[in-house]
Amino acid sequence: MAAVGTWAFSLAAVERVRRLMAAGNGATHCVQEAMAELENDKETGCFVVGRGGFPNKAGVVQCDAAIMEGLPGRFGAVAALPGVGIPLTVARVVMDKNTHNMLVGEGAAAFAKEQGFSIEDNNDMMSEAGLDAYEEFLENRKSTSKNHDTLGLIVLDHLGNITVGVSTSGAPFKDPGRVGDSPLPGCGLYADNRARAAAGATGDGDKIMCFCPSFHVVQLMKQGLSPADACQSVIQDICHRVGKKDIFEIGLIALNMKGEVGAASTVSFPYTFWARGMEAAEQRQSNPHTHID
Ligand code: SD4
Repeated sequence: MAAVGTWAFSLAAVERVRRLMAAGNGATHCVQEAMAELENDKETGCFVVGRGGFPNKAGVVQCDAAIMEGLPGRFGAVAALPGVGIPLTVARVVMDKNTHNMLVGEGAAAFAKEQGFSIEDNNDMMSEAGLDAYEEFLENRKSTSKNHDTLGLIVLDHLGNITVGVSTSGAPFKDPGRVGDSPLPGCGLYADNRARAAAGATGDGDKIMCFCPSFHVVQLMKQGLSPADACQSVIQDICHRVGKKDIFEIGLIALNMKGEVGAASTVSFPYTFWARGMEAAEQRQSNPHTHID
């Protein structure tokens, strides 16, 4: 049993997973519950995910979220979804109940409504801090925020099932309808029970989606690399391909069936971790990859 999450604000989610695990819950349920709590809290972190996330250029909070189980074919996603404070839960319902795997925009909202989610007014999705940041954006026409806005969570349960979830309000002040890497399989997330591995990504989604890094990490783990070596190798490969001056922000997390964790990044990247035997979840740090040839 183990869990790993992106950025420092995931500590509460990983800690919640620890408690849900102790009560006998499986990986997917843990991912959904723990993420919903953070997503739905306007004040968690600053402009993070779901409710209280960054709005787009038109002032509307539109969220991307996805979930993938390690079992073949078990994936669900929503993108550019307005009005729902817990988009990851909608993605889970897409996985469980819809014949399609990804729904976007108004179609995703219509499906969520049909499934009993209330579609809320945009004012209820915005936090005070998000509104201030948006007003500042309107004045300067550029984002000055340094906050991060993707929650990625990988959970391994007592039965050896591994599930990864990702949720984000996306790039701050993005174009309406923009979709990032987070809900795209292989880019923002990937899980494979047979490879005994799962991975998740965060950072500049417009760049990340060109490299399928989560899929790449899992393939390397399938070939025998540790989570840490697999993440490092993928970051190294990306840095090598794009060259020093075009390096972009990316952080990767990975977990294997032994409960071993790994992370690598091009920026200073805090992540959080818990595994059976540890009393509480703890924060760890990935330092930026610097060796670029
Ligand atoms: C996106 N990858 O939509 C997300 C944003 C992110 O920390 O991860 N920010 O591009």
